[in-house]
Amino acid sequence: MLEQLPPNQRLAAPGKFPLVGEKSPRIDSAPWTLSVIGLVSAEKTFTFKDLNSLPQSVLEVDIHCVTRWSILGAQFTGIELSRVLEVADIKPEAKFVSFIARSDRSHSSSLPLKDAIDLGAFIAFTYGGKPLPTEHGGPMRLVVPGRYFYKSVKWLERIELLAEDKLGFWEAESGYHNHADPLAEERYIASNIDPKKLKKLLGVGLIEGQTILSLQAERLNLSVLRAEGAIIRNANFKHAQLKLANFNNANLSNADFSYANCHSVTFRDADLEGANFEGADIQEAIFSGASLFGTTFFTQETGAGAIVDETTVFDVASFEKLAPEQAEYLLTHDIEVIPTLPRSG
Ligand SMILES: Nc1nc2c(c(=O)[nH]1)N[C@H]1C(S)=C(S)[C@@H](COP(=O)(O)O)O[C@H]1N2
Ligand SMILES: [Mo]
Repeated sequence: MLEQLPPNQRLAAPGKFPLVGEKSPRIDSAPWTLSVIGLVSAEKTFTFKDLNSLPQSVLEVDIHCVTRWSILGAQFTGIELSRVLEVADIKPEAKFVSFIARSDRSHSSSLPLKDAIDLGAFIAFTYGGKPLPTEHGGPMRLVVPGRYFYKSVKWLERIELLAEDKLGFWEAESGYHNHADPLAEERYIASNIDPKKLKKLLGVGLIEGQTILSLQAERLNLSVLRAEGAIIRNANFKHAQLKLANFNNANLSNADFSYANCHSVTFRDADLEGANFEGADIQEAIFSGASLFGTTFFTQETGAGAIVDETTVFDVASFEKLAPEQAEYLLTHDIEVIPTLPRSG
């Protein structure tokens, strides 16, 4: 276990195990099985009984979600992945392993086979001494120590051995980093846009609908920026001038707005999970409909809070997602919380 949190992670509220991604497995009446397929001498399907006859062990592990919450010393019981692979007899050409969920989108994630073994990837059946709750991947999920939690596939159904890597769902669809080491802060792949094009777009202040990962906009003057519907995960807007910018419907997960001027910015229906507003001016800013899971407006350690008052608008649904100390900070500054409106369209 680590003595310290990896960079830019915070502890989840005590006793809380946040729910991320898919909420339930595929509806299927067939009994649960786990199959090992691909580059093995003979594909093998385990029933619960088969799995129970393998040696069980305890895994104490630190969980680090890419949206910045961590749980230290989580306790799982189950089976080491290496035990299951031993039984399946994998071929020497197998170099990668893909983990596939029993879910509607056949959610997956992958690892180099060597990393899966060296890190001690684990198939968990219980959490905190109780059967793993369904929403957290019960009856069985993968747990990968030493990687962001998106590598830990819930409702594990198939383990596929491969010669070449097959990118997982988040890695392929959302630009999540395929290596995912929290200590190296490998959250997202680097910027994906030509720097000249980006400079031009920012120069005219128009990035509506663009996908720009890991945008570097520290201290830039971007007032009245039009960024509606843009996908700008992991952006750095520290100390940026963003007065009157429009981020409605934008995906700004993990964006750093610390000490930025966000006066009169609209964040309607934006994804702000893991975003940071400490020291930012958010007077007259609008957050109604925004997704605020793990959003920071106030940091206890530094005591730095957003500049906020009764002109800052939230709505009930978005406000409820905030961690208690965040909500309390905002409430003591008299923010306005309006009723949640039904979404149009
Ligand atoms: N099947 C499946 N597994 C998944 C996901 C998902 O969407 N579907 N999301 C991943 C992500 S991003 C995280 S952080 C963890 C969340 O697990 P939890 O909901 O138990 O906290 O599951 C991972 N495994
Ligand atoms: Mo995650």
